[in-house]
Amino acid sequence: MKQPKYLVENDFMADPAVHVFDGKLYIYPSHDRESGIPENDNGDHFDMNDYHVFSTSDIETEPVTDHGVVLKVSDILWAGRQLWDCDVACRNGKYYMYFPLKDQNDIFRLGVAIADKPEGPFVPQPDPIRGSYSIDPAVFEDTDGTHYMYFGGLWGGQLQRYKDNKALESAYLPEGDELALPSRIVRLTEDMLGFAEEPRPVVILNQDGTPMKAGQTESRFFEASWMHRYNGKYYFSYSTGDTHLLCYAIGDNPYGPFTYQGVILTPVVGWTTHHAIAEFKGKWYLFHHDSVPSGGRTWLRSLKVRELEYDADGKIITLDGLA
Ligand code: FUB
Repeated sequence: MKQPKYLVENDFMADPAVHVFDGKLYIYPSHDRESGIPENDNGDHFDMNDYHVFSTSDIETEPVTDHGVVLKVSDILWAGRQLWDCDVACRNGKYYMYFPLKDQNDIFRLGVAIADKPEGPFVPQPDPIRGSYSIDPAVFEDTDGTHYMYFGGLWGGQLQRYKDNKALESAYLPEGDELALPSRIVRLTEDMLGFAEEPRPVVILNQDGTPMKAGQTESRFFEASWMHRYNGKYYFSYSTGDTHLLCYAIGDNPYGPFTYQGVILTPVVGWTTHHAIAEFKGKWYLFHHDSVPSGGRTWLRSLKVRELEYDADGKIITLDGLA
């Protein structure tokens, strides 16, 4: 693939999660819409209320197929508002969609919905996952079949409201030389419906071995966790949020710690940047979004794909977000 390309021309989709199931590539995005809510730091303007699924047998030559609405807010018993970035995992022939949604008290929780096919439709469980909080669940299946969920996001994603997996009386966002707020990782139960342990922090170290500080805003975690494995190493990638970069760090196992490596994608048009990395038919791809087609309206984003390359040492070659 020589040039980046948009995947869905007639609608606004963002925050892709991407997996290969049974030889086909499936894309699970957020579905952006115009609901008229003014833009604010809380992200209220990201007022999405359903999900579509897309698939293709050949990302280079075929258009993606839209499988229509597969889950919507009105299907979910505990729903308040805002269906943000989701992900899907497969176990024993069933497909599990993990999604963040505000409950009726305006607190983000993570829910799970089940399908018989990767393209859904997904039927939600009656309650959110016990012990879940914040946003942006990304589920990774390790080589031994164990599934791990990475999750969390700052500001509107509410991660600053929690410490040691407990809600704080008042939110606390570290600054300067204080340790950066980490993403979380948790092993999922065998039935895929719950957390098998207490979520743990995803520690990112600088190249000199010191922990990432809150003031390192061009490299610390903000939101949009993703995990992939390349040449036996674990690549944890994420958005730096208010500095608009996609970055990555490498570790030796799913829990980390991970050592910071660099930038995957420079800023795109639009405030948010969010991605997935997947291998398909022998090539690696970066899926992400930008707000070019909507003329820069950051809550109306469009899905894009481009090829991703590594150098001989396994370093990801930085891509230009404006290309
Ligand atoms: O789509 C809403 C939020 O914007 C996502 O959860 C974040 O990762 C950012 O892309």
